[in-house]
Amino acid sequence: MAIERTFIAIKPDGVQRGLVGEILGRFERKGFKLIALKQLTLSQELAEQHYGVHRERPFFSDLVKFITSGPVVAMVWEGDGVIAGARRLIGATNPLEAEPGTIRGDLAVNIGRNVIHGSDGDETAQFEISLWFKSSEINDWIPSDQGWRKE
Ligand code: IDP
Ligand code: MG
Repeated sequence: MAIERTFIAIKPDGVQRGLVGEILGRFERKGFKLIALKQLTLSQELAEQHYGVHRERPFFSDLVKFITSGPVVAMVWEGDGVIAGARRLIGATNPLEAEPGTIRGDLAVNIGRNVIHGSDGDETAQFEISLWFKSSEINDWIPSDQGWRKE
């Protein structure tokens, strides 16, 4: 499995509900590596670019209004198969259909308030990482346990 990078954001509902630590912990405990992290409140422009593929959907304006309504926590995570792996940790888009044990399955009930975003593929991950982060904000570091871990 190739080392990949993916973009993850805790949406305003996750921040307001005090779920940042809970969500970060799940990615850390899984074994993925945090290489960028910041809190920001999105501009209308960034929100529309991020959700550009949904521009024609009926929920688009509500989605943009919600995602710009308060701070989000944006991250880049790195690891073997992290793009699909993160989507599995996150669970289905509709929290009522998300499996228990997933972030949305455990922590949300409403599709419009599903606490977290994760890139859905290789191209999306690259697009979203470069949309949200400057390359100087991404840290290439080697965990101290990497020396004894047998791959
Ligand atoms: P994803 O976040 O699981 O990748 P997408 O289909 O990319 O799901 O949709 C982006 C976001 O738009 C979802 O996380 C959800 O918050 C919102 N959304 C998706 N479908 C609906 C809907 O039918 N009604 C309201 N909001 C929706
Ligand atoms: Mg999506």
